[in-house]
Amino acid sequence: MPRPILDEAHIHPAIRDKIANHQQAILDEVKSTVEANDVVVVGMAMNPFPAQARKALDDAGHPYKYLEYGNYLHGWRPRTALKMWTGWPTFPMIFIKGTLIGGYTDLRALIDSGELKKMLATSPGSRPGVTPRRRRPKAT
Ligand SMILES: N[C@@H](CCC(=O)N[C@@H](CS)C(=O)NCC(=O)O)C(=O)O
Repeated sequence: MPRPILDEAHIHPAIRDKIANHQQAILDEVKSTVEANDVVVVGMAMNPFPAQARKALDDAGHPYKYLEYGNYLHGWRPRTALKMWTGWPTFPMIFIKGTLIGGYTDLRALIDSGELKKMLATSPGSRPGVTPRRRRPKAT
């Protein structure tokens, strides 16, 4: 799934580091939380959709980790870095076993279809969409 991002060749060398290091702290926090938790909801205050996602998970009995960054009045810079990283344009951003599944509407669909249960029932450490690396056979 290629998505359009500006090629490095078209970015002036003087600003490449600035782009590469932009808002690393929030990206690191989200990445490590997603790594450590099967269900992660990344949201913001005041926005009704993260609250709906959390309620849907509570009602379905799925524990989750919630990260909240700012609200409509502040915190837009770090949130923009998350949008640029995932490509997902709104909050919440919901991760199931390391995979971004979208927002509340998408979560609702997975719960209603029974797919969320299946995703969570896969063996610990297995991540949908990620092909495990095979060990090379030993040379004889
Ligand atoms: N269909 C999405 C809708 C989410 C949505 O529209 N979120 C808006 C809230 S009004 C948002 O994130 N706005 C703040 C922003 O874009 O930074 C979902 O179900 O999660």
